[in-house]
Amino acid sequence: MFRSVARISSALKQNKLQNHLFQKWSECAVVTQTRNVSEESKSFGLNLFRGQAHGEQVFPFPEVLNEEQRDNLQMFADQTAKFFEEQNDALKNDLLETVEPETMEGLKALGAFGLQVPVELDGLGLTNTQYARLVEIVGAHDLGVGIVLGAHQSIGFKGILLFGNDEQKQKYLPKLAAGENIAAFCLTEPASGSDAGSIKTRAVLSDDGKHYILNGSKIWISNGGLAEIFTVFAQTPVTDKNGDTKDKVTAFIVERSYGGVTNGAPEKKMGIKCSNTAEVYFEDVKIPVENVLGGEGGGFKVAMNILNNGRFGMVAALAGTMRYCVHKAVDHAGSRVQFGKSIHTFGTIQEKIAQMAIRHYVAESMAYMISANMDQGFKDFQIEAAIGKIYASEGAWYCADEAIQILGGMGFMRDCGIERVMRDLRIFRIFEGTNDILRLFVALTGIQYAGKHLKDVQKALKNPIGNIGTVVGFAGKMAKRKLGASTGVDLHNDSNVNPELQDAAKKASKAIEHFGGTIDQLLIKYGKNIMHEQMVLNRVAEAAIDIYGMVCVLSRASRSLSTNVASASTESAMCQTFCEEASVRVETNLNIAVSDRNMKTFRTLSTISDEVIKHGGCVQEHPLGF
Ligand code: MYA
Repeated sequence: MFRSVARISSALKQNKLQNHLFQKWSECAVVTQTRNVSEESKSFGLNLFRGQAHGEQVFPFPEVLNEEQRDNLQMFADQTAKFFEEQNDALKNDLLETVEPETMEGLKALGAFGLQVPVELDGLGLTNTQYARLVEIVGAHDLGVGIVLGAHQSIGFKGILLFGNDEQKQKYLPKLAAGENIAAFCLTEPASGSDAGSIKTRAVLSDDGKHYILNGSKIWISNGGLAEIFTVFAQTPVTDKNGDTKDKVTAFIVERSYGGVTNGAPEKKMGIKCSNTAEVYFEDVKIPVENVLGGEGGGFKVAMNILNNGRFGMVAALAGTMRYCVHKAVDHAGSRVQFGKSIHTFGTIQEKIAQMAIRHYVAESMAYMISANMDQGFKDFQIEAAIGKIYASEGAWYCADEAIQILGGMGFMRDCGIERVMRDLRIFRIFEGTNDILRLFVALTGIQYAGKHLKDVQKALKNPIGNIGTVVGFAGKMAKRKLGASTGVDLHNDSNVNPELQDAAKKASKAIEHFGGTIDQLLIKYGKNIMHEQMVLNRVAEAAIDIYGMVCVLSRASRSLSTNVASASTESAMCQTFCEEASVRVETNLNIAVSDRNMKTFRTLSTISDEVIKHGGCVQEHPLGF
């Protein structure tokens, strides 16, 4: 073992290998410098890309509510559940394609429009964890209403909460919290969806320097037809210190009352029908200069941070939806008799119910891990929030689909309720960052972080004697990876992991090491070109999602075992099963990511796609020849 370490260490000092690595790592460092992460982060998700298991964020499972917060939350949660059970009618909202005025008034009375607005500005002042619990209840009952509330506060006025100055907060937040004014987030445009930086809406400073004049249009704006206050992103000419002027995105608070703000008719949608979605047009809108949010030219970061900050709400809401789907499936499976037996006794149904319950357990654990991390003040949670959004939106889709399958024909009927849930759910894999874009975001942000680390090694290699610790440490890691030995990730020895979960933790440790080794390999193999290998990046993201899921449930199930809660043994079983299955998926995905054979398949897939595109559809003749 030590000889291998020495061999690799000396190989690293040889010019050829060194130059190759220098070049590759420099390329990676350059390409990834544009993504915004701390130099040394405490994020579990980011450090995973360095093959490290940073436990600070994830172990033990965080408990962030004090007694008073817990009691208040219990009260709000009971009131919210009662409201949704007794006063809100999700099927009626869906049919009418609107939330009726009395329901809106009831939500306002609950304080549901200002959940996180500070108490002194007339909101409920909830923490992220408290907010998560309430939106989970909303998500279990009516995703359409959830979007009305979420588009308002999760993204509509979140910019004012995060980036607003005191005057802006005092001016806008009280009325927004009361639901007297509704807010909307205006980013997407006809030619600018995932590529948020390419928006065309423009604002230019008036001659007297007192206003910006805003022109442009936005599409698919949730609450677009209801809102009085808009967070609008527009290009503005910004002159840098060298005197060069370039368009950069700036965020503005825009009031409908300024004039020149109009909207289109409500869109006809597949789901979340009761929420209002509309085009919004801005024509020579005069925005006072005081209404810039987060500084001129700082709008892209404002947008990204609002989205990063809002995603955990979606994870929690969808965990609520999954819980609902599990209950619907269980209700039916427990009472339906076929072939002389209750259908829940059949293996086919058991497997479905168990898989639904496991996915829900994972998503719920992610939701409360992320919200707690945000409450604890961790700055980097963007990878985890993106992972949570992907996992929960796909997990909820799976649960709704399997619940309908278990219910059979009954599930297909409108009155059953899940048909609406399934339609409502479809958009969650698309908006707030499509899952496809978020997978690339997870992979590239993580790879950038790993690239920074390799840059330190690169620096050390320029003076290996003076930096012998860094060089030998890195060389040792590479050697161990080559030999298939552990590089020291030992979740299974962490005192926070319950002994009953040792095997599952070993699988997670192995997956983390495999992951770190794969990232190094990819960096060396592709350099900056890794950013163009989306099929590879998707496998990397998939593995990251599974590993984060494993760690979240290991942490949570360990807490449940150590506190001996009634569900501990089922939680332990769900955790172990998830870790078992996820570790197999991780291995498969990581092997695919580096395999030349699979690269050939990826290239063939690109060629097939090119052909299909060239033909404007399917290439082959119909089997009947006409
Ligand atoms: S709203 C519309 C949603 N739209 C999107 O999500 C757009 C998706 N696109 C993007 O996110 C970006 O364009 C991507 C980057 C990621 C593709 N955090 O060169 P870059 C920094 C922090 O990589 P691009 C909706 O759907 C980066 O470091 N910083 O950028 C309604 C760099 O900084 P610097 C970030 O390649 C939903 C700079 O930006 C991030 O152009 C309704 C440029 O980076 C980041 N994430 O694109 C939902 N990304 O220059 C309702 C980049 O300093 C809510 N950067 O190095 C429902 C709530 C649930 C229910 C609640 C019930 C109550």
